[in-house]
Amino acid sequence: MPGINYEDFLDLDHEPRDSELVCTFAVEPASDMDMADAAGRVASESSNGTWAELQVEGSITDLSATACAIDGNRVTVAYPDALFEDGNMAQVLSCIAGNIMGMKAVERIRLLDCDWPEPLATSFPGPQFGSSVRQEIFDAGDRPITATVPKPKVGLSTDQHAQIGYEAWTGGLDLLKDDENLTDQDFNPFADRLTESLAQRDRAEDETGETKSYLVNVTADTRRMLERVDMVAEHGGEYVMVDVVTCGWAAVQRVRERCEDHGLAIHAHRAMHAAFDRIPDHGVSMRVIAQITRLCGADQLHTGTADLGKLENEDTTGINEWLYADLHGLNDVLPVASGGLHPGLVPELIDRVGTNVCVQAGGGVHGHPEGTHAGAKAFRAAVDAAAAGQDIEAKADEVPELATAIEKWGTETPR
Ligand code: CAP
Ligand code: MG
Repeated sequence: MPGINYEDFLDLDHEPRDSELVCTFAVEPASDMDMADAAGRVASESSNGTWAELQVEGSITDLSATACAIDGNRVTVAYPDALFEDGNMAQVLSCIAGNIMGMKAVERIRLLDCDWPEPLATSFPGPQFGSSVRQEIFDAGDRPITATVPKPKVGLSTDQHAQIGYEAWTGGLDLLKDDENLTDQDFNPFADRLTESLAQRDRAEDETGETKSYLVNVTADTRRMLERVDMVAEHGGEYVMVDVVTCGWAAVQRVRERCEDHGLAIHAHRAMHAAFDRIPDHGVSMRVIAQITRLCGADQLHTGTADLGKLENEDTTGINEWLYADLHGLNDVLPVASGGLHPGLVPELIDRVGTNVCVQAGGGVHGHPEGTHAGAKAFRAAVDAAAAGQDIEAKADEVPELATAIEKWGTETPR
């Protein structure tokens, strides 16, 4: 059956233009297909190709992508700038991570990495603040900023939630953070949680003399998210938290605009990322999800614990390097290390990821034998010691709460 000539989408001599988006895929062709064929089909289906030969009247704009390199199972595809709508991440992803993920021509396909050209990258806002939040909001100097999620993740009343915040803040932590599945449920309504937590925040600031803030989760449909963003600004918050993967990039872009109006920073939680990136030879890598999150404008993003915590991580340090690196003048992103952390893991963690990070511990603070306030003191002490290059045991001699935490959890990775 005469069909499209996929060889038209394959040119191994093609040198990508500066304006082209260059994507790297890992491809496992179908059993009856060789890599060159599969590469042509990937370029075709992710740009302007279809399976049938077409008779089109008059000329059309040629928006064909080009498979321009094949290296083992790595296929590089260059996409013309005109294929994309400026500033529309959903449209870009419908090209580079759309139908190709389900094609029969490939057994497996994974979008590994993207090289974002200036025209396309700068059509997105990027982060408002990025890692400068450490200085601009917290005056934290060169130490990591610290955060805690009240546990259990859901079910606490508003009073309990806000009280835990007060104990954590006065214990030395910078940020209270909502859990990814806490939004506006009856047991802890958003508006009450916001006002009561910020009231406790103000109290803690007065008592400690330190700046404190709250990562309140505004995740919902876009209309309600915008209402919640406005409410946070109205009540003197500095941050909103968004579950960027479950919300979708179109919604994230809308929230970014509104946060610009209010000067609010965005904390990106990546719940559901593993549905895309966990299977090593299929899907969309966390590296690409991080790139998208930066372009769409989040200031902080969870990138894992460099394999020290309870959750599987994909290349935390490599992704962090990309988030710090120049991207056509767009701001960087502050990586967030979270998931099964406790004081005993902090020295090794900071060794691996450095101090230009936010470190979060939920169970590792509230599971402390003496409770939240002691857990917070222990976690802050561990972070201060690591940032100062001080031995944690020596710090534990000064901070008994830290000694208790080390006694309880040692330096083990929880499962
Ligand atoms: C951590 C956490 C975070 C995960 C997200 C949780 O709690 O609140 O959602 O860190 O994973 O619900 O598990 P603990 P990631 O500190 O008590 O483990 O950071 O990898 O995106
Ligand atoms: Mg959580």
